[in-house]
Amino acid sequence: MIGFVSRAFVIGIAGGTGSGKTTVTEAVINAVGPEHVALLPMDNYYKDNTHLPFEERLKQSYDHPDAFDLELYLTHIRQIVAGQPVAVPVYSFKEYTRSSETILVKPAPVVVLEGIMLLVDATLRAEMNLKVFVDTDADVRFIRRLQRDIAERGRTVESVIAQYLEQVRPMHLSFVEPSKRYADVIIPHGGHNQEALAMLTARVRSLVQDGRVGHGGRP
Ligand code: UZR
Ligand code: MG
Repeated sequence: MIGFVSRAFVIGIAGGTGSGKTTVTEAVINAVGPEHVALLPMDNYYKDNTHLPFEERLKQSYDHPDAFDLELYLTHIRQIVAGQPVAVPVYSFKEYTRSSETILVKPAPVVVLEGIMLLVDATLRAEMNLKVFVDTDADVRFIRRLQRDIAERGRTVESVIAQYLEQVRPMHLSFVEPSKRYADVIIPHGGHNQEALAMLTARVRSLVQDGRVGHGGRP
């Protein structure tokens, strides 16, 4: 093991809006301990639309792969895997744009990526050691989305319904659903599937406890 430093283990957690991606992510973080996880949510990497007036920002499509700053996301993933801290952008769903602050995320043996479009791009997929897709029925996802966007993202019932029918649903069918084929593991029924969560968290915990992953950069 002279000079050998083990590489971080990169997990991608994808799935439609309201599928329970964040719940699965939190289960992984709790299982191994937050100090062992670096979290880079893809939601933080929506493009910066600060140069556009608010009315224009509302009209943009946010359910297309082009809505993301993929270049910055890839740079940050590679940086954190190489053992360097990254300044993760903060996105405001109320303002529909990036805010001026950033969050400093330190390298860790487990890197978790989370997002609806995570498995769509081949370059992004190539960065992951384990690809998970959280698969939840559309009616359940819509109900969750409605509740969350009203409670946390400053939306009205009418605006959530209109956005869902006009953008979220068609783009889910075009991009998110077909990307499921690239997953190593599919978790049905979302974040409340205790058996699937137990299997996933046991796997990640054993990698960390056995010292098979590290954060000193690529070997
Ligand atoms: P999750 N989204 C917005 O509604 N506004 C933005 O400024 C940026 C993103 C939505 C995006 C997608 N929607 O469905 C959802 N559209 O955020 C993804 N249209 O977030 O996976 O947390 O549901
Ligand atoms: Mg979420």
